[in-house]
Amino acid sequence: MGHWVGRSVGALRCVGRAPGQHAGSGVGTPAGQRLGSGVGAPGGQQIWVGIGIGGQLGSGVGQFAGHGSGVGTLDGQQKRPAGVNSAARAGVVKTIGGIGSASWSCTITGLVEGENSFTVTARDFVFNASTLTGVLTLDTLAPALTLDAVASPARGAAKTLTGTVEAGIVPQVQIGSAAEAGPVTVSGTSWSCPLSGLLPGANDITVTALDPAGNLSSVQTALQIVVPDGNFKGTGVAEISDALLALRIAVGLREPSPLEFLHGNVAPLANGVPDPDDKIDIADALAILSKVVGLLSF
Ligand SMILES: [Ca+2]
Ligand SMILES: [Ca+2]
Repeated sequence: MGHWVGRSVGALRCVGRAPGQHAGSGVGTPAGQRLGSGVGAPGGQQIWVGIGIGGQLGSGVGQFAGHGSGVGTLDGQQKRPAGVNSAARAGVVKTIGGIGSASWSCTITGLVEGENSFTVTARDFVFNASTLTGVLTLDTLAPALTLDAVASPARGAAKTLTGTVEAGIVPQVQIGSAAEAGPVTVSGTSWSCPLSGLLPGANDITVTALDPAGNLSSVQTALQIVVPDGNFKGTGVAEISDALLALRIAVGLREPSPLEFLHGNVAPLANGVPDPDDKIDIADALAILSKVVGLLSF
């Protein structure tokens, strides 16, 4: 059995090539044939259909490319000894005469989304028949793919992305920064991917899923990483006004935005490096003030 997978909405063309000459007479064995089976790779399938001596059918490597909608062609090449007439059938009967090798083809129309089974039958002049079956799978649907919401802005150089994907597909994760992603792990229809080396600023993330027919799905998100630097403004350097703002927040006179909270929540410090807790209080105001006057550096 051959199995083609294509994503085109148009003509599906399978080109076959016979494995070689088959000397002898009667019902021959398609010697040298590489029996076709299995599912082809994305972006063009590898299987061919050939007919050997005495109408024997074989299969092997061929081409399958899609373009158009729901129309397909099966082509093959037939090899047979002198005097043998054969008929190949794939949807319609075709009679091939002559000596030596010949080709056959058959256009298949009306392919539907999903699997389309077909049978090719060859008969020789004494009605010995051989049959080859195969499946043409038309897949025009992009695979299901989701990306769970990512908290942004956020602190830290490492995060883990999660989401769902169509079973059997491993999504790819790309980051538009120097950060690294992967490896992607999949369990059923759930996937996850660790991110490391996230740098302050925007980290644009794109997740893609490619099905065997070449249909692509993608989702994007942006992850803004903020370092606790005591600089509420996010630009320039920490100044005395930042220490005062931290103080106002500490005593409840001001509510920080999420971005301000990530910049201003610097304390406590561990070995001189911010190891923030869950609040901005006097310790944060003092740490920022110490940085401004040069007593701390972080
Ligand atoms: Ca699909
Ligand atoms: Ca704090």
